Amino acid sequence: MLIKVVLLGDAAVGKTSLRRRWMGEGFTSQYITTIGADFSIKEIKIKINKKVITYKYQVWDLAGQVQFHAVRQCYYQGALGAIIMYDTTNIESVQSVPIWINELWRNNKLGVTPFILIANKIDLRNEVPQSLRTEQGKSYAMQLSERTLLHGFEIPFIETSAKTGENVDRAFQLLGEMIIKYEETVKS
Ligand code: G3D
Ligand code: MG
Repeated sequence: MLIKVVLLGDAAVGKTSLRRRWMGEGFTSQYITTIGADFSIKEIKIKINKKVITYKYQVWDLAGQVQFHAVRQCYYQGALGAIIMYDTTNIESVQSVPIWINELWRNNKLGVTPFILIANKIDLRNEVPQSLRTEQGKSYAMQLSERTLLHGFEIPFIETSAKTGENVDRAFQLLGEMIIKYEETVKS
């Protein structure tokens, strides 16, 4: 089974860096010129009911310069899940999170789409004193979950550094598990 996921969040929060970090050195990606999007595929093993199943994970990422409104239909088409990401050192990027949720749910023809919330660049916390703290991110995710619980899922919150690699694998794993659970329980 192929799992398509999309990366969302304001410019420069670290989407491309996160994807590259997760894919590792020498990963291949395909650039689709007409959409201005890149995607890369990696296998992922997910344990469900004590059985380990291998899935193909297809991670979509927009190239920086595209006019998003022109391509969003293609970008979202068939996405089973998303990563919505902010930069812990940038308050404005947090304020955009609800906009990205609306954007995802409105434009994906599959409708409500599960996602995880990622706070990236945690390696910069010591340097940037006004960075959002872990508790703030957690409570924000809980607050947003009031809306998604109606649709059968809570929003997992995870803090990453695409620079050091901290929690990057965990984030993709978590999203994969969430999608499979959602597909098997809520949708069926
Ligand atoms: P985007 O794809 O969301 O637009 P990018 O973001 O992945 O292009 O990252 C934007 C900038 O943030 C890049 O810096 C990148 O190196 C940096 N960055 C991404 N993730 C992290 C992180 O976890 N920690 C730190 N310290 N920096 C990060 P440049 O300078 O290349 O523009
Ligand atoms: Mg990018």
